[in-house]
Amino acid sequence: MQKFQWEIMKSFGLLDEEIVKLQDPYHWLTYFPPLAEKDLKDFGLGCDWRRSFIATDMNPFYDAFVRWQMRKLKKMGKVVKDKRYTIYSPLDGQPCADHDRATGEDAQPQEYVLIKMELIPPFPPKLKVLEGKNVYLAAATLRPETMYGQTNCWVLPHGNYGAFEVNDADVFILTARSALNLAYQNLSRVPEKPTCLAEFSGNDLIGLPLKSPLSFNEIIYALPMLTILTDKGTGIVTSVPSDSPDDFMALQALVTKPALRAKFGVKDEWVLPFDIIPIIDIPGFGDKSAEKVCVDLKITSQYDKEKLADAKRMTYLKGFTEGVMVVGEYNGRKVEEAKPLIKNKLLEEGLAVLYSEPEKKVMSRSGDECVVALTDQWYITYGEVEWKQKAVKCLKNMNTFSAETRTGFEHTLGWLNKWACSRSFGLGTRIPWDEQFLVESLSDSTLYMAYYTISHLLQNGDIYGKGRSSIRPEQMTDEVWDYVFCDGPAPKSDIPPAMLSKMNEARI
Ligand code: A2H
Repeated sequence: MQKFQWEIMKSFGLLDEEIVKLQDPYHWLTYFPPLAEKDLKDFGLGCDWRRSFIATDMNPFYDAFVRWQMRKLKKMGKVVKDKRYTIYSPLDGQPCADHDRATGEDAQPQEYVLIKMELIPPFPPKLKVLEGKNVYLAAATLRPETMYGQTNCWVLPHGNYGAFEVNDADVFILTARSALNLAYQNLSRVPEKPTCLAEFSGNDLIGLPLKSPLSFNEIIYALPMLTILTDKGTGIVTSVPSDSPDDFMALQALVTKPALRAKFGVKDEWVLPFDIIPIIDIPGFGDKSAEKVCVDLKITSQYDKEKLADAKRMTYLKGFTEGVMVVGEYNGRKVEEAKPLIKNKLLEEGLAVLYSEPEKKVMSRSGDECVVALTDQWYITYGEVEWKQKAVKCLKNMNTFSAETRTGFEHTLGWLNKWACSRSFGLGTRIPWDEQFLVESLSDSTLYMAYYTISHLLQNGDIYGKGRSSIRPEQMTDEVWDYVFCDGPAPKSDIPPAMLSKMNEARI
């Protein structure tokens, strides 16, 4: 390893012992398993160090190359703008990546469907302030396909809730924590600032009559559940006792214990008329899987966490992969297929919205709790059918030197779809048409191999590309790059023609 390489690694914060490890050829075996140890011993590594270069905008030649490629992809329609969910620090006002976090490294956004359970007027006295608005209890679920079987809604009696404005007409009742997340996801009248019209305790909400999407029961009621977590979802949960062991046990308790109903002021008619509705058939568990598994495991309490966890383990995956819908528009279809269709329908008809939050608590180094925000993002459309087919064809003609490598490529081509190619901080080239963003580091890593072929001609051995060759960075225009790499027409350029041809030949 040369001294300058050592210095670069140090400047990236690597410790001496880490760099020493990188020098050890056996260490590389972890990265290149197809290389046998013998290969390393016999052949070592042949390397043309003149072609080393810095891959950030510090190197103006490299920068010009990446800008040209990005512009080219954009012109071809392969780069599109979209929104994406990102872990975000409201205090810093920007996305909070792993290394900016005090806790919650590796935490990803967790997406839920928020079911809009509409409050049926007239509103009770405590909610009178909301009259004239469309008011919804917004329940977070991972199982939108089960909504046919809703029998009630759950609230935490001692939990704190608020009525937050989503827009001028609609109000969601949920926890302040979830309202803050929504405010960063275009679901708040004032972006990034939740506006709370009234505060409630869960007790205030018990007994509210609701009209919930897809539910066969036209009216269902808000009932108490003591195991609701205030740091998950919205603190409002919809109840489907046919398929959720938690819901089944909690509803059973209210059905069988008049004293429990009395304790929370729950009227009989909010509970007793609501039978379990079969909605999904799971081989081996029948069409009331939650009831069956709770009976089989002899679960007697909604607080028996361990047994309930077993019950869920036994039914959820099987329900997803082998369950079949026995009701609704997708009757007879597998749950796996019906789930996305039902979800999309709920979203399209405005009966539900998407909601995302960090899957576990994330604190930024600046000290605030992170939310999930919808941020602008540029994407490369690798998954586009025609483009993908070209890549597959290209791979077929490549010598990959091992079947394992080929399988690896095939696997990646299989899942690679829209790839986020912009980010808002770090090192790299700026997105040429939207300079607030940088090109994400893997997105130029897929391009810059080509640059090796001519880097020595441009940079003359200086890794920073400080213009030591006869060519100046500003001479590397898009026309010149097109000529060199894509056999474009001869460019109007003051680079000597001999040099242009030399570059054009070098890249082959
Ligand atoms: B699911 P995960 Cl039919 N506290 O919806 C406790 N539980 C909560 C909650 C909270 N704050 N917020 C949401 N949940 C429930 C339906 C359903 C659900 C069925 C079967 C399984 C199931 C009807 N209840 O969840 O910890 C909600 O109940 C098990 C996957 O993020 C939500 O989806 O995995 C689920 O827990 C989310 O839990």
